[in-house]
Amino acid sequence: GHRGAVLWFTGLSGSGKSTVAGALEDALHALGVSTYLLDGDNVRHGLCRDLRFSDDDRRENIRRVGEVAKLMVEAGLVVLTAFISPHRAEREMVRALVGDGRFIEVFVDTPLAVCEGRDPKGLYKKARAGELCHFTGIDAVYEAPENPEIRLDGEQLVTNLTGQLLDLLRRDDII
Ligand code: GGZ
Repeated sequence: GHRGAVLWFTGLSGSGKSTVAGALEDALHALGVSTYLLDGDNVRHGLCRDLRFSDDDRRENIRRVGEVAKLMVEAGLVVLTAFISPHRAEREMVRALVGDGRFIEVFVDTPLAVCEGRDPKGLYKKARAGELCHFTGIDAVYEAPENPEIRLDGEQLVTNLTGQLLDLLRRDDII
């Protein structure tokens, strides 16, 4: 068996949050663990389709995702969330909401220059050209976690990072 918890991935656009969360989810499924992955792809087109990228909208985005994650954790799922969640205060708000012992903050620590070099959707290029305003890391803040449950070096291989997360989940008796 396993117990409900949320792995809250935070990091810059292009840091690898969704990739690592997706790989971890595959590994958890192989172990028979029930999971749900919340990310921009399934949230910003539905539940949060009315929100954009102002500070207020990001705050509301994170609040809604936090409430949904809380419900899923109560249902016993291992919830993985992959949002930039740039503000420390909002991440701490979700921690309090879900319950400290069930909230695992995963800092995907990838230097801005590396994220910008990857630029899979060309968004950094647009932000630098002034075609996209309020882009995290360029003209909007990213407040790095001070005491995350785990910090991942975003330049390492995904399988390595997934292994570190599985170790943590075993150590905390979540799986
Ligand atoms: C940051 C933006 C922006 C701005 C669009 N700033 O790399 P992506 O494309 O796929 O991931 C980014 C995603 C961020 O949405 P989140 O819901 O994770 O953000 S937050 O937690 O701050 O609410 C990026 C794209 O949306 N994107 N405009 N201005 N990222």
